[in-house]
Amino acid sequence: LTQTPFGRRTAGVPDHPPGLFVFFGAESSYFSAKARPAFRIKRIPFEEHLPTADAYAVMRRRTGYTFLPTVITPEDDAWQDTSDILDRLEARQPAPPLFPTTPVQRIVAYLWEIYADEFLLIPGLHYRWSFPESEAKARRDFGAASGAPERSNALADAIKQFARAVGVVPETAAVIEAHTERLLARLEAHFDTEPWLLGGQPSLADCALMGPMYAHWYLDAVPSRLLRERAPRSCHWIERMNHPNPDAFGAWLADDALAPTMRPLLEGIGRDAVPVILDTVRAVEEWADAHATPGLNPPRALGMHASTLGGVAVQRYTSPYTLWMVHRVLDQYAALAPAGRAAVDAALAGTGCEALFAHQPRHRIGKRGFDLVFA
Ligand SMILES: N[C@@H](CCC(=O)N[C@@H](CS)C(=O)NCC(=O)O)C(=O)O
Repeated sequence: LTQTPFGRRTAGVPDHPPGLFVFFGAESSYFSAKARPAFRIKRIPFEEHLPTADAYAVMRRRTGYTFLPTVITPEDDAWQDTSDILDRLEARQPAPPLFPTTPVQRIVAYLWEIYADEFLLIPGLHYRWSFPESEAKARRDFGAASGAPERSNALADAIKQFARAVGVVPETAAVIEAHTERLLARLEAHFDTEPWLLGGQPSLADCALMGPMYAHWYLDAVPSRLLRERAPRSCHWIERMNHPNPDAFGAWLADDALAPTMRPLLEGIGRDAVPVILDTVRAVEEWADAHATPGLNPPRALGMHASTLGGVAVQRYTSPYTLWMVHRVLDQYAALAPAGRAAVDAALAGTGCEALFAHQPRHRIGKRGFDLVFA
């Protein structure tokens, strides 16, 4: 660290005034779109830095990884992983809150997070990489953000490969699009009466949904037309998430209620996403039965496993991170008092989401620094 006219400086990070967070992100980055609105909702000053070669060097040195987003705090700590970033922003600046404290709304918010992060990534990647027009625009957008088109093209190649590994193949295109169109229709109905997913103010659920909605579908060439034609209220929700007016927020629905329009959305999660998430978790557990010892850092992929997307058989890579995400929501459920769990069970009964809470993983994955580790 050196002193500059602005104050403290993170080695390699361009000067920034004291008191500001540095946010390494990009407009077309799924997880940047999830975390960025939280700063604005909470009015936490930050400066967004482009994903240039210099920025990647800082990220790698500070975290060992080059994930977007990566955050450097005013105290010069590095934060990576949007789930941890949102937890820490909530602890640092509790108002307005993003994490409901009432049982049903709290669990539903975490459900939306795992749905968006682990499942909607599939249609997010599909609409970007399965259409030549979308792909061409994304490659140019990546190059524009980094200023290094060749390196961005190599990253694009890797992400296109990753898309296949999560199940974006020609055989699944129709079911992925059917899921997305149902989701958009149900969101339109919801946003007709509610400004945000849980009522009068945004939450973790809204932040997570911004990953696919803004970074991919709103910006990518082909889905951007779909959204503007079919989902005008969702488009306005996207704009309001990116440009929130905290003074205009109301409150989440009274008495821990969910809007009636949330029910079909939860049914979509239970029908299509929960089975895919549980297939991954079971495959991670099988791998762990044979290979895991406490303290082991799992590789990022544990091979491939069979799953089904909307009834279509597909091979997907086995991601240990998914087990970490599942424990994130299961731990919240386990921490509820019996009456709270009963209220959640009643709210989710018949949606298909119950299956997630009925599953008790045999293994647990935690974190050591920025690395996953078998507990
Ligand atoms: N779980 C991480 C995921 C972050 C992530 O995958 N970011 C993407 C961009 S949206 C990335 O940097 N990918 C590059 C890579 O996978 O190496 C989070 O929530 O922050």
